[in-house]
Amino acid sequence: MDLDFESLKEHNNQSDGFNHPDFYAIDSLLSDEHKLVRDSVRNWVKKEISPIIDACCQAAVFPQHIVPQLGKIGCFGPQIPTQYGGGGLDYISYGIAMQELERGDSGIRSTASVQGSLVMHPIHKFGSEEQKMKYLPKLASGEYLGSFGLTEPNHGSDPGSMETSFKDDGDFVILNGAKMWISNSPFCDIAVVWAKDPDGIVKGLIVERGMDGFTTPTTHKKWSLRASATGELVFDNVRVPKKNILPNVKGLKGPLTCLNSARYGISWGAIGAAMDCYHTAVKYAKERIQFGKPIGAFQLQQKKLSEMLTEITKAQLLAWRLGTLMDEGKATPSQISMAKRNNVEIALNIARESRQILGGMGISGDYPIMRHMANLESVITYEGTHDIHLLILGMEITGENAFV
Ligand code: TGC
Ligand code: FAD
Repeated sequence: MDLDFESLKEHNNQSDGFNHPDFYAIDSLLSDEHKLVRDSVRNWVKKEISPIIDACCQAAVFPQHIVPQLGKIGCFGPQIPTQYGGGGLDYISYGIAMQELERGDSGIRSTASVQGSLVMHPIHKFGSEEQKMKYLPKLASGEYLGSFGLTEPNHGSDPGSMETSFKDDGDFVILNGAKMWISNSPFCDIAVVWAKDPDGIVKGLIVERGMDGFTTPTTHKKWSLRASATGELVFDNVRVPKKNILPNVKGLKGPLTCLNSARYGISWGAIGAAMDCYHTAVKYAKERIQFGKPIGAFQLQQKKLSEMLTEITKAQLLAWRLGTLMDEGKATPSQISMAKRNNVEIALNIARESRQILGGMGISGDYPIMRHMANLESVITYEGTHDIHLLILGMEITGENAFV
């Protein structure tokens, strides 16, 4: 289904009056560069996303035209060095950019998370110089869109048991298998695919659209992340040149290292969705009159709003501190798990509470809440489920592996 984005922008140009709560003055901890990143991404979301996103979600349409725009505003790999086309920014800037994108919609942030953390990051961290120069500038600009293939139909939380594998064939390898629930896949130009080599060791391969036997069917009937394109990666005897294998990593730590960066970005992104719901609920609670007074004047609604602001403030502090640890190179996977798990959970709870404050209007696409709520059901599942992050923390505390 095609949408007329220009007329949607013209028709829905009512001002998106979002402003962020900053109860503990975290802004005073941010640099001018951080604030510049925030303002430029926020303004882009207000102009390019807010007017079209409900229609995209109602119709389950990925607004592909935003891909080069996301490149242009520096949301693809902001943390990747400039010599490869990235922004050369710090992790706090990356987090802020993800927060502002997800304030617009989790699906839009997802597109950027995958591109930056799951495709550009492994090529930058584990790739050859030739691979970096060939792919990173095109990914940074949005000329190329990438996807990350780890999850399979039979292996989601347990990617170590993956079945996708490749055999040796001279200067090539022959790849067979399938990945499922892959963001960007239907539109991707390249895929960073994790597969087992003949010795059963996990390696990363860059598979390019157009390689014989490589197909990317779209996943339909989603009720969540409807503005993000999700699909499969299917490999039927795909001949991949050996020079497309990421030379500097082997084992599951390869893909899991990439997830640290994406999970970190989500710990900021979820706050964006939470803030959008909170901002909407506060405005509505002040304006909606029942029994002769604003519903915000009733204790029960003030309880909801106070608790929302408290949880947003706690989440902001967690994300900011994690960002400083990321920038010092000291953040641990379990610290990242804590922030991703906590911040997505509070965002989902805030979305559900805000939806109730709006009553029947909370169900309507005229407000963003139901869309955020549905999206966050994906966010709490992907990049490691709520349970898996609890178990990662549990293993850190007890030293005992409770996954198996
Ligand atoms: P385990 O034996 O614990 O570990 C195997 C090796 O990996 C190392 N490792 C990590 N390294 C870096 N970062 C991490 N977070 C790591 N976690 C583990 C570990 O040290 C070990 O290294 P070595 O040198 O000893 O070999 O592996 P396991 O099989 O027991 O699994 C551990 C578990 C369950 C935590 C892991 O499998 C896991 O995280 N499962 C969840 C899978 C997941 O998160 N999938 C996400 C797919 S991508 C996605 O959803 C994108 S959504 C799109 C968007 O973001 O918008
Ligand atoms: P399962 O692993 O089958 O889990 C089912 C339930 O069992 C969960 O509640 C889980 O917590 C629980 N469970 C599993 N193992 C344990 C255990 N040991 N102990 C206790 N409970 C357990 N993947 C990619 O590789 N690339 C992508 O781009 C990508 N994008 C996605 C986009 C969307 C919209 C969605 C929904 C998913 C995406 N995923 C992607 C896949 C995502 O990472 C997986 O869905 C997630 O890892 C969970 O795997 P699963 O869905 O197979 O659930």
